[in-house]
Amino acid sequence: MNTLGKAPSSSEITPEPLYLRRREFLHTTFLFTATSVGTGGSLLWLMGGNRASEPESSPVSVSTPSLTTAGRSSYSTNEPSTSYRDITTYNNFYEFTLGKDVFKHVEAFTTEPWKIEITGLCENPMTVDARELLEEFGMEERIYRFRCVEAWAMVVPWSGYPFRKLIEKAKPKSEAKFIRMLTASKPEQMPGMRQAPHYPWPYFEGLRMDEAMNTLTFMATGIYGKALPKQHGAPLRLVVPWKYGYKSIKSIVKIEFIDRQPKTFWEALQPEEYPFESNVDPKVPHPRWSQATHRLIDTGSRERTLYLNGYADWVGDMYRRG
Ligand SMILES: Nc1nc2c(c(=O)[nH]1)N[C@H]1C(S)=C(S)[C@@H](COP(=O)(O)O)O[C@H]1N2
Ligand SMILES: [Mo]
Repeated sequence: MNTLGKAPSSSEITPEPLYLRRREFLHTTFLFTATSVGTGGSLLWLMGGNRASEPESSPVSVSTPSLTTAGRSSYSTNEPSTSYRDITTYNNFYEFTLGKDVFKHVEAFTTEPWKIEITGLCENPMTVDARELLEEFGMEERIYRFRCVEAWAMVVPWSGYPFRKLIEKAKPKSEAKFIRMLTASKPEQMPGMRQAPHYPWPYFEGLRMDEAMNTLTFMATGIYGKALPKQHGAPLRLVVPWKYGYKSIKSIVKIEFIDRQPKTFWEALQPEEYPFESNVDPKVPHPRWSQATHRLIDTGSRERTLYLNGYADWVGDMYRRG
């Protein structure tokens, strides 16, 4: 039995009283827009820009998120970001706990200094410090929708650099077809590892080379302009916004170029539920629940899940079948 495989509870599936929720949501959005990083994009949303796409007579209160790019970096969604508090108090990071209150269990975790080993089929294998990489590559902001396989979602203003920059620095050889990544393994600082000794630690994930090189694939080092909180995968974690959350591996210590598709942590545990590719797709239910909609963790409102989490224009070509 593992917690990632837990179906959303019925209270999560039951729609919230939408009208009240929406008013609350608009209020929060307005405050946020007025005081921080709000731009024309959010204002458009406030003015009802994406309501036209809501189904007129849907029995379930779902809306369809708009992923137009007005007013933001061309890769960012124009939806309102989930609050810092919500983003940092509802997490999955099994090395610390199987619950969502990861922030209560990360105190002992040390993330500085932090070395990353880059190895395997590349011309430039190296061990580098996370801080040096950030200084070299600089930072940009990407506001991405984040969708967990458990049918919840949030919108996160990440900062960091495209993963591609790191790959190019390592100069992969032509035989390199996949990338395998590993999370730190510090059982003395990570109580969840001790509580779940049968899991195949350390956490490991992988991507195809073209997926890793895609412009959207991002190495996050911060949120809301601050350094990444520990529960969020400090000091650096991957973000692959069109795939289910578990592909976005946290607190990375090793990156390896390989020629064969690697196994992943969740695939090793339950291959039929968590396959390697794991693209967000509302038409492909999890074996134990639907993936057609998701719940926003802050407002509780339910939205329709979009193919590739709404990023098909950027990444759809990689999966189009002939
Ligand atoms: N090392 C590691 N990375 C991980 C996980 C984990 O347990 N350990 N959980 C994954 C899952 S299931 C999700 S949904 C996201 C959650 O990211 P967040 O807590 O930053 O929202 O991290 C992913 N990366
Ligand atoms: Mo997840």
